Amino acid sequence: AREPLGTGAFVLPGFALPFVDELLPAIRAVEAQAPFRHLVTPGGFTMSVALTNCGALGWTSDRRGYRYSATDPDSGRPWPAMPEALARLAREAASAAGFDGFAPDACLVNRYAPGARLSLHQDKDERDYGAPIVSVSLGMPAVFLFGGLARGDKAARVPLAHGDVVVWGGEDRLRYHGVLPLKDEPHPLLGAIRINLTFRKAG
Ligand code: MD5
Ligand code: FE
Repeated sequence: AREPLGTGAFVLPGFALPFVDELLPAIRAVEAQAPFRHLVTPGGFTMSVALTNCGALGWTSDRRGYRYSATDPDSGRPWPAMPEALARLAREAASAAGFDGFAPDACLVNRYAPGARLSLHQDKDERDYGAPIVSVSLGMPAVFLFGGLARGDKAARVPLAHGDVVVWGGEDRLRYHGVLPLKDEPHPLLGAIRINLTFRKAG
């Protein structure tokens, strides 16, 4: 099933479920090489969401700003390669939403504990807004905020469950969005965490 959220945004309920057995060990291998960390924003706030990356480029933040980097600033080494199972899921989900040929070079891995949230923001650090972003939800459920092109626009609340995939492209690529503070509703496979994989063409 493919449920439109906007003209270029689609929820694919449960699309990642057949991939979960491959995704979880792949994520564990990534975090063994590049551990989750709580980044500091340019404004000096420490993010409640913990982050790591895989792929050629990884998103990072510090007091100097937001950027994509080919190396993990904590280790100085390249980010772990994007596991094949992740790349395949991203390409197949993009295709199912009507975006053929998606070849992401970055996968942000966000980890939420109960209470963690993501305040309204736009994703603007990528070079080419023509490529979609593919987002995969695993573990605890979340309420996603889907806003407009201006920060003050009213945001729709979209519940996202384990295995759901959302593809954001076209006009919806630059919408403000966020995640409400997570409730403590442990998931049978992952426990009291939510993992979100976000695939991008960043470079
Ligand atoms: C999350 N992560 O659930 C979300 C999923 C992030 C982030 O927002 O920046 O790491 S990605 C949701 C997204 C991406 C691009 C555009 C839009 C939503 N949108 O237009 O609503 O951890
Ligand atoms: Fe975002």
